[in-house]
Amino acid sequence: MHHKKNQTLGEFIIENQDSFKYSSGELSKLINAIRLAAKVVNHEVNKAGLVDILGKAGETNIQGEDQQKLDVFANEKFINTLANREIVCGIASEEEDDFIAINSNDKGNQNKYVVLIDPLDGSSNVDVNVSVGTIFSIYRRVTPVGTPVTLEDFLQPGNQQVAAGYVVYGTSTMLVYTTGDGVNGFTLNPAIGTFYLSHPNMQFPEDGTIYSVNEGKYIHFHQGVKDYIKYCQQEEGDRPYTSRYIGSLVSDFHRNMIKGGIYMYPKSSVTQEGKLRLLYECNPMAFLAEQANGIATGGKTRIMDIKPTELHQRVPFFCGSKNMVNKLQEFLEKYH
Ligand code: AHM
Ligand code: MG
Repeated sequence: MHHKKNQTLGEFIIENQDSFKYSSGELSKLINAIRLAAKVVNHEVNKAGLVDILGKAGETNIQGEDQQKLDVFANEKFINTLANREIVCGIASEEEDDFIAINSNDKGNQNKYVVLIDPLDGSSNVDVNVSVGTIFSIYRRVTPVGTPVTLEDFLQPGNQQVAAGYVVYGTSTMLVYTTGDGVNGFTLNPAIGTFYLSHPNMQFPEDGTIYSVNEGKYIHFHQGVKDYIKYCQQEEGDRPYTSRYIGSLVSDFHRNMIKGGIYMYPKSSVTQEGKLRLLYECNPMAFLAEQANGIATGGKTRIMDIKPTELHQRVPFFCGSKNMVNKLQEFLEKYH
């Protein structure tokens, strides 16, 4: 892979397209659609603090325009941008109950890809000026090209992903993605609207000292998770570890990938479910994690080997630096 720092995302796509095992033009179209929507959503997210001046969601602003909630806005922008690129035959979004078929009545439709997206993850953080993100996951359809897209095209295990990534709307806005050949991060220069390669070949450090979990729910966790959290807090060697939890998966993941850490969203003894969605959140993050020398597991099974049964399926999610996730797994296994 060629890495030149300060290369633009556009240049990077062209120079590295041979490493994509399918058509290079297809990959460019997909990533271009995502980077374009990311810029539009970034612009809107950055204005979120002006809500009292520009008008709240559900209200009409002084220019007479209806204001939308940011997650609805992001959902529409990503869907419209992807749908217009003659590359995607279907889109599933965390914001929509059902998947959306694109031009399915057009017999000449040669579009081969399905995209699954969480358009604005962690959106409860917008009101308090904390980072949010977009997460995306891309597959080749499994049903024949030219026929209507089906649920089967979306319910593929994560190990079939051809690309995945996220946008983090943070102190800087970044686009981080993989096509199965490592993970690269691009930072937006908002003045000119260009993404630059700022973080080539991102890797989770093998070890880390950060654990990220909503500890308020401790009482509902599996005993193995509880024991691991206690282990993180013990005074021994490089422990106690540091606890860091933003409540925005993208930001928590991004920090842990750079600094070394583990993210945990276990199932709850009350609901018997995790919170995070396998298709929109866990699979894309798992693909990135593994491409960056990390691990993502549901506890017993590798996240990307889970065969999905429904679009909005939730799974427990443990992800991060190898040695940390392996240690957690030792604790989980004690109670199997
Ligand atoms: P959302 O898709 O409704 O925004 O929820 C997903 C978010 C993740 O970004 C974050 O890691 C998690 O929910 C936080 O949940 P909790 O508040 O239960 O800790
Ligand atoms: Mg979400």
